[in-house]
Parts: sequence; structure tokens; C-alpha cells
Amino acid sequence: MKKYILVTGTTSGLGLAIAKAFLEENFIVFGTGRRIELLEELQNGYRESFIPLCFDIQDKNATQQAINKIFSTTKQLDCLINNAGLALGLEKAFECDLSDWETMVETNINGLLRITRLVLPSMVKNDAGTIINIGSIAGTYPYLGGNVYGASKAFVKQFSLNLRADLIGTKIRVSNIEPGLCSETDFSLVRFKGNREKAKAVYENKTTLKPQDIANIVLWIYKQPLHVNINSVEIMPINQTFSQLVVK
Ligand code: 8X3
Repeated sequence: MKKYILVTGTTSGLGLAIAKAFLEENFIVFGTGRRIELLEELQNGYRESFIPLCFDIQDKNATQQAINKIFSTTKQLDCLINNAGLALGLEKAFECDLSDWETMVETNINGLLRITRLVLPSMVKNDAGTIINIGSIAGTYPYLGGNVYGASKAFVKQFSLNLRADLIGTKIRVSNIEPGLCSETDFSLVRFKGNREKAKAVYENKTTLKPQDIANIVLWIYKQPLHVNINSVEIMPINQTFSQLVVK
């Protein structure tokens, strides 16, 4: 029997690598994103195995319509990967743009909440399913300019744990993956609003995680025996580590 998975944010980076990993395992992948041409590129490669859902995760009605489309195709969504999210700006809290904060909350928190809430009842009904949220080490370790981005990922972390609490007695699994520095994504380009120089400098001369590293871990979590729930996985490249507390 075919297995169905929904991956949000599949036009680049982690979402693209995760979608491909599951496509290679013969899943039917619903992939969301705003850039239709990139979704179509993926569809051209994988034909009917990839079903593009082109919409903005900030749009409540469009989200509902996309979820309706999924459930008109299958009654059993086996897995939801909440990957779509973004960081905007790296300014200090008293200098940054308030609308950037609102966009991050709307995407990283509200977008994720809406999709999860719309998908959950069918998983509960089927008493099966896996939800894997893409958090960040920024949800645990504060850094200068991380303000609302980090806070939104702390939300994802705690929401994942609280979902586990609510889903006691069901066979639904919930995991949160918290990657550190990861290149070959649009993350920094988006954070620095298209400034390629600044985005490039974040990764220059550094060993970084790659989207494929995260995709491998997502697949590993999914493939665990059904009684095994990986609560969280925190991943950094070998050369990223902790800094001491600052005293001034
Ligand atoms: C991305 C990791 O450290 O750049 O979520 O915030 S970090």
C-alpha cells in the first residue's frame, strides 16, 4: 500500500532534501511552497509521486484548501513534516523591524499550528501517524539577534512535547529536530533579505551541516519501529559548539 507524507516548504534546502529522501523510498509526497516553478521542477522529476501544493503557509484559507486536497486523495496521511519556517533579520530586539517578527510568528508558529491542527484528527481517527517538526538549536541556545526566531523555535520545541502529552494512548509519534549551522539552504539569504554577500559569509570557511544530513535523520526517525518515539534530536556540525556566558 502506498504511503503518503506531507512536507511543508519543499522548494529548497531541508524541505527539498527531505521530500526527495521520501520520494526515493517510494512515498507519495505532498509538497508545499510558494514558488510554483520549483515545485513543478520536483514534479517533473518524480511525476505522480510528487503532488505540489502551491500556497503561502501564512494564508489560512489556502492552507485549509490544501489540506482538503490531501484528504480528497487519501484518508491516511502517514507522516507530516513541519519544515516551513524562516528567520528574518539579525538585529537586536530594540532595532529590528516589528513586521519581521510578525512574519516569523505567522510562519514558524501559526502556520505550523494550523497545518498540525488540520491534520491531527485524521491521524487520531486512524490511530497512526508521525509528526516531525523542524525546530532549531536557536530554540534552546540564545544568540545575539536570534530574538524572535529563537523564541519561535522554542515554541516548536515545547509544542512538540505537549503534543506528545495530548497523544498519550494513541500510536501517533511526535519528534522535534533541532539543527545547528546548515549551509546549502536559503536560510541566510532570507534572513539577510537577499544580500548574497552577507549570506555567504555565514558559512565561509566553515564545516556545516548539509540538508542531506537532516533528511537522513528525518528518515531514520520515521523508520524506527512504531513503538519508538524519538522525542528530539539536536544536531550541530562538528566545529559548532557552546560559548561561555558573557559578563560585562
Ligand atoms: C538555524 C540554526 O544556528 O543558524 O535554525 O539559528 S541557527
